[in-house]
Formats: sequence, structure tokens, C-alpha cells
Amino acid sequence: ETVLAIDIGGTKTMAALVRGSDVLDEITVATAREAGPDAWLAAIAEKVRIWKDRYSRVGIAVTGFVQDGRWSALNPETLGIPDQYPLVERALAVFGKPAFAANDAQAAAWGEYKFGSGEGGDLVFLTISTGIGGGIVINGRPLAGLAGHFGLIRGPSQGRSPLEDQTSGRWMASEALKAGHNASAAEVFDRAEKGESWANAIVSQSAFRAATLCRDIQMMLDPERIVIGGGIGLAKGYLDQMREQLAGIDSRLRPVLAPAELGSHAGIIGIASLAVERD
Ligand code: BMX
Repeated sequence: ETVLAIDIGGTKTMAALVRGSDVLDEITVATAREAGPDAWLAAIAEKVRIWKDRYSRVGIAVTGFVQDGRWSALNPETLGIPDQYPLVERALAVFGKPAFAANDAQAAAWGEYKFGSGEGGDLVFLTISTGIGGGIVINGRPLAGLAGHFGLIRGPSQGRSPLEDQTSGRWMASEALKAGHNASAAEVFDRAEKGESWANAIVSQSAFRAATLCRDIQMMLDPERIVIGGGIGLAKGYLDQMREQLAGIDSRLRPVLAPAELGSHAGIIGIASLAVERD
């Protein structure tokens, strides 16, 4: 069965035709952050009109909290969404096919569990991207609701603001600005690669916090592996820096980190599988 799989992130939106773990066709566009969900769905529908009749259902993985088919922002800084937006109902109206929605990182966790580094023990997926997201698969079951929203925890060192506001791609860009550079997170990585110390400091601070989060996740859930995804998480050198931060701890306590084998396709492959399996 072929699914129209959509992944709406805080910076990028991907749409694809997915069958199992095969991505038959795909497009990626920038998420027009101020436009709102009706406009995002309309823009996607326009782009994928040529795929009409090639899919039997729609799966939508979104940044944000999804419950009973309704979509809400937990951190509007990552993406502003009207509270309890009726996503599944609107998707049915726009695409004319049965729709299923889930959080993006929870969908990606399922994709990696089913088709990534092989089915096996408990898995945690961690995306470092516009925000920080997570998904958890325990005893072969994907958790939903709030489970995995690691970007919104407020460890003692973060005080009043969410962890993601001190670690994510958005934070890296805001730190660059404070250092006098108008640079996106991607540009910070480029400048760090070129040896600019201000940029290296931002990347290593983010990697340190992400590594510390992984250590805490290990203590809470003891997964067999923590699969890392997201534009920041998969950026060159970032995962290695996370591993370096963890090298010194007792091997019994050390998280096993692995890059998402499905890369940026983890969310669309995961949501397609969840959409098909829910029936
Ligand atoms: C935020 C939250 C999560 C999401 C995570 C990563 C919102 C809008 N999103 O913590 O639901 O999984 O960001 O989001 O509250 P991404 O856009 O970086 O994938």
C-alpha cells in the first residue's frame, strides 16, 4: 500500500510517496513559519497534485503535540500552531483520503525501529533540529502523547527555559547573532569546520548538552541504543562530538549512540508504517 507521507518540521516540510521503507517520490519545501496549518496543508496539496490516485491514505508527522487527531504547539518558538488544530479532519478534507497524524520524532522512532538499524530491543530516537524531539519504542510498542518530548524538559541547569531553547538549531543561530554573526545553524557548522573559534564553541556547547541529555535518558529508560536524527544531529562531526563527551563515563552507564539509518526519511517512513498499521 502506498501512503502520502508528510513531515512538517519547524524549518522544513517533506512530502513523499512511501511503500514500506521505499520512498518512491519526494519533495521538500521550507515551512512558511507564519502561514499556519491551513496554508501548510494547501501548499503541500498543490505540490503533490501530480501524485493524485497514487496513494490510498495520508500519514502526517508533525512537530508538536498530537492527541485524538488534534495538533498543538508545546513550544511555539519551535513552530506556532493554533491550539488543538483539527489536523486529521482537515487532512481528510484536503487530500480526500483517510489520514493519520503523530508527532514527528515519535514517528521517526518507529521508522528506525521497523526499518532502520533492525528491529530489536528498546529504542529511543532523538532529533536535534529546529527543536529537540524524541520518540520511544518499548517492548515493540511506539509511545505517543507527551512521551519523548525531551526538548521541553527543564533540567536543573536549564532553570526556567526548555532544554531545546539552550541546545537546538534555533539556539545555535541566536548564539551566533550574540557573537556578532548573522548565521543559520548550518552556517555555524560551516564556520566551525573552517576553524572559527566562536562557531566551534557553539557547536561543542550544543553537543555537550545533547550528550548530557542522552546520559539522562539512559538512566531513565536504559534503551539498547539512542538513534540520533535531525539536521543538527546528523550534521558532520556533531555525533562524534556527542560521543567524545560520553567517552569518559563507565561503559555500563554509557549510551550507545547511532545515526538514523533512514536519515531525513525516518519521519516519513515511520508515519507511513503507523498509518497503515493503525487500521
Ligand atoms: C519541540 C516540539 C516537539 C518536536 C520538537 C522537534 C513543538 C511545536 N514541537 O520540542 O513536538 O518534536 O520540538 O521539532 O512544540 P522539529 O521541528 O525540530 O522536528
